[in-house]
Amino acid sequence: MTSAPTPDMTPAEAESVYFNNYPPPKSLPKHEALARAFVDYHVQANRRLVLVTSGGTTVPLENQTVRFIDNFSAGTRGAVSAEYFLQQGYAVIFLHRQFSLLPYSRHYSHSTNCFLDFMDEEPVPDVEGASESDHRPIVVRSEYQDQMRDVLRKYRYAKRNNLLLLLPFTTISEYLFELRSLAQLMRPLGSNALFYLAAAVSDFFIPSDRMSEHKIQSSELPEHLSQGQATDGSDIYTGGLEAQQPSRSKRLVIDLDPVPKFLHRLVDGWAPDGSMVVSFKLETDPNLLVYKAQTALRRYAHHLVIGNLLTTRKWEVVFVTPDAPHERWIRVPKSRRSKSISGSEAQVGLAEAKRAGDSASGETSGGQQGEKTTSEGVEIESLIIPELVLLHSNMIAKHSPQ
Ligand code: 9Z3
Repeated sequence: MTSAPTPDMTPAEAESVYFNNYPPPKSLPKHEALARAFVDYHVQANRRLVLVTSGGTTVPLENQTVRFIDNFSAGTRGAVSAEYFLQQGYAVIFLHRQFSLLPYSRHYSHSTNCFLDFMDEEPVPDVEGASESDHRPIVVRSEYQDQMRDVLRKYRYAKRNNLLLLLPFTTISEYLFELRSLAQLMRPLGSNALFYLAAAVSDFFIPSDRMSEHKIQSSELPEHLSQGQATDGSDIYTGGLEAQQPSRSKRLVIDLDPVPKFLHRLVDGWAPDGSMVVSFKLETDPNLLVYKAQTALRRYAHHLVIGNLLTTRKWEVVFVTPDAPHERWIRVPKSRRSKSISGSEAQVGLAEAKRAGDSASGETSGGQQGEKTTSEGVEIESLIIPELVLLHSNMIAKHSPQ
């Protein structure tokens, strides 16, 4: 039996082929139980609930995985967005790549914001007789007190009120299993459910029947040890010794299949009737961004595609919708942009200009109410989320009985 969906299959057939060929993640039953209780709690409260997906998915090269393919996503978009959804009164299921950025703790985690840099030992009191002790309390440095208090209060509020459920995944297959289950469990929410798919999902994977069980070997093994070490046939991993190569090392050739597009199934099967589905489209070529976002919207018939370019994603995004105005840019005003090492400000406006055939309308949007100023500038999610909440409100109004 084939383990990879083929292009001629219907989305439903592709779904059963894919999910029948992978074991569900070990943590799925536990996550389902947590999610069921969480959804139930917020259905009772008639609260809106958003599923935020965040971070990159891995593509393992071996069943007993030593090596895998990954992508750049740190989970910033997802973690920051989750905070603004909570601020807007939503409950949040945060389906994230394990060890990527998390709402609230992202302010003090990873190497760029190491929590140790925010702390100090309490100074020795400036009084006579005071001596250096080995047990001085640890305190937050005075310059960070206000910001940390603010973050801590919001974090505590979310925890105390059971507003944030954190569920981790690592591989593409774990992500897909979790997404399917969560969407189905969210059905009782009806139009109060929102899907915000910011995770950077792999487009390619190795189907299970071509996956090596053990670590792929980089050199030839003697005959009696090579059984079962590599996949059958040389489809993915070819490594024939080439005559001119003096070393005994192999070349690794990886042959990946496309990951079936499950957005169809999410919109048309898994997600609750009346719910809102928002996907992201990431491109690097400004010429392609709007076209690709429009194509995705047409293909999956959902409600909103948020397009972003790798180099400008912290300063501008485009909302592509089925209804007018069809294409709307949201930008952080120039004077309030954080300076990102990885970004390229010169590219802001390019994707819009390429479509319009002239210069972009530029720095018009952004900077309205709801935004938040930090020493690093305005976070674009503070502009995205309120806009999205308005669109969601409109959808809910359309679905509620007159
Ligand atoms: C995005 O486009 C996100 O905004 C980013 C955020 C991944 C760029 P960071 O985590 O980056 O803040 O560093 N996510 C969606 C990318 C994606 O895989 N989309 C799929 C596609 O383009 C459709 S769901 O085909």
